[in-house]
Amino acid sequence: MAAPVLQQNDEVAAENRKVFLQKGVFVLNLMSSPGSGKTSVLERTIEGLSGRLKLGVVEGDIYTTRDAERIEKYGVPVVQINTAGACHLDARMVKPTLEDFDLREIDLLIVENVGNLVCPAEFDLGEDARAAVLSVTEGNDKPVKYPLVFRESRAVLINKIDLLPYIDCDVDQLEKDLKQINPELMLFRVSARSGEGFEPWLSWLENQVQEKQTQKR
Ligand SMILES: Nc1nc2c(ncn2[C@@H]2O[C@H](COP(=O)(O)OP(=O)(O)OP(=O)(O)O)[C@@H](O)[C@H]2O)c(=O)[nH]1
Ligand SMILES: [Mg+2]
Ligand SMILES: [Zn+2]
Repeated sequence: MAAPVLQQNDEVAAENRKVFLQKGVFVLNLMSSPGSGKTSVLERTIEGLSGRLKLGVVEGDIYTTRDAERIEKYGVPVVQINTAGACHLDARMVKPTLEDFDLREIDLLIVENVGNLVCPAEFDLGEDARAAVLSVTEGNDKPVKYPLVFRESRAVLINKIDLLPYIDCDVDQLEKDLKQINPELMLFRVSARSGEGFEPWLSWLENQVQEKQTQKR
């Protein structure tokens, strides 16, 4: 990516970050390849955090509003960004959406990035942390082939573990590879289908939010 593009992006990301800090919102940038289960993880997360944290969602999609429609059903404030062809979100796209939320009423804003395991990781949106979803159906080699997204993430959800009996995936090896890329990674084995494994992820999110709120005080 050309340096001036990323530099301009970083400037807007810094502005977004300032707004998030002022309003005390923890922002998570959720990334993965298409279909790994970002929206499904979001749906489970919204359910699980109901009554625990106040959520907001930004949905990044190339053309459709389908994911935003799925999230709306849960009664959570959601804003759609259509990237009109672009295969990632950037800070400039996120900035105007912040006007559409009452950020003081939100503890945790989750941004679902465009399904793409490559360039979303290059664009800072002003988030506090990034997390990646990697489903067990994608093949064991994905961390090694696409390391940047995992190096840049604080947590990885290894999703679709309900399918493990039917496929050839060595999750222990997958976790080893992920840790080799980023030893600090928090790893969560989950199934957005059954809800298995979600509680540690939800507690982790609560802790992240709490830490930021303590910083603000
Ligand atoms: N079996 C199983 N299927 C899942 C699980 N999580 C998601 N799926 C299915 O995987 C497909 C894709 O899920 P989405 O949540 O739409 O994936 P996404 O990452 O948001 O997709 P994009 O936004 O298009 O990149 C859907 O058919 C889901 O029902 C899971 O844990 N187990
Ligand atoms: Mg989605
Ligand atoms: Zn892109």
